Amino acid sequence: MKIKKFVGKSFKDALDIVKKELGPDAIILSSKSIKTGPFGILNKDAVEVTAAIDEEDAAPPAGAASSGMEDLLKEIRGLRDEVCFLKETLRPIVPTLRVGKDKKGLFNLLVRQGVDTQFAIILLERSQESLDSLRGVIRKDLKIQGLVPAEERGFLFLGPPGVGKTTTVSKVAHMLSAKKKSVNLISLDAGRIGSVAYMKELSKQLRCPLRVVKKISDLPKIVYKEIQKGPLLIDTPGYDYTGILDDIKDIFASGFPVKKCFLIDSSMSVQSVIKAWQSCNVDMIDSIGFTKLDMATQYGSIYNISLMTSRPLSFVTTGPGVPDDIRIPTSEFLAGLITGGI
Ligand SMILES: Nc1nc2c(ncn2[C@@H]2O[C@H](COP(=O)(O)OP(=O)(O)O)[C@@H](O)[C@H]2O)c(=O)[nH]1
Ligand SMILES: [Mg+2]
Repeated sequence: MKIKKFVGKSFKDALDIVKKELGPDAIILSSKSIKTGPFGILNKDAVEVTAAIDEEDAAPPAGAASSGMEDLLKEIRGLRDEVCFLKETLRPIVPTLRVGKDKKGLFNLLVRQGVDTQFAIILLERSQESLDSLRGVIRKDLKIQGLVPAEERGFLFLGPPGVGKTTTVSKVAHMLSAKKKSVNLISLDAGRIGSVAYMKELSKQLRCPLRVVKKISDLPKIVYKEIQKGPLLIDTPGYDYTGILDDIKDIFASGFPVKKCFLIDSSMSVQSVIKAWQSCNVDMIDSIGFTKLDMATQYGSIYNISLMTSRPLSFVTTGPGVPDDIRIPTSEFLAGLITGGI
């Protein structure tokens, strides 16, 4: 408890001083009229008030408020420095901290589309804050080759079972025939009656020769003879594409003249694609093609796989329909697809 005397010209005047100094919670203990003046001789009327305040209730003096605020600000600055330090320490472990808050929306968009987190971070570091800029950066990373390199010598299609090899042979055969190329069909999938029957039907439709090769050692003489006439389209079985590539490497010591295209089902998980890709001799693969775009729900894996395989893209297929469901996309089209819309 703090007790103090206050003197004013009147009782009200004295009360005002009490309030100012001790705050509104001060208690008036007593008051009395007094005479003031030097040595009490001027005899001026005045009122003396004795007031008390509980120390804990005492309202802080005017300067105290601002020093409290300063303390708070100091503490906030300290915390901010600590957070910055923690962020720097965590950056290598939590890479998304590298994405500034102005690009967080684009980052989330890429990740939602299945773009690998690390790739997304690097893309955003190279891009401005707009979607257009991001698409521009993606576009630069995609290499689209189309059919041109295969128009003279053709394609051998490889990939896991059911990915769409036989169907794609048919679509590409139609495309090349439409360009007046004399297509030659070869099937290495002699064990599958359905596949051979399909190729026979295609050969009839397009009036182009079909050779069904049972032993891979028979391939060189057929390839060297037929390739003089026009592009070869070679269908392979899905169960042993790794072995086929190894055999081709052994048999064609001076190089295999047909382009080898690895087909990837766009609706497969990236992990499965990478497993399939890594299980074969990837050095021998010239290009990739994405099938079943119509079945995929997101297209980020097109970007991931294009980067991871570092092979140019020959085409994409967009449905089971022959001959129409195939296209050679532009990089603009793919960048639009990868970022979740055209
Ligand atoms: N939805 C869709 N289905 C496709 C596409 N390409 C092939 N298919 C279907 O996928 C299945 C397997 O195709 P196929 O060519 O036999 O695959 P392969 O085992 O690799 O030769 C068939 O039912 C095809 O009609 C495509 O782009 N989209
Ligand atoms: Mg097949």
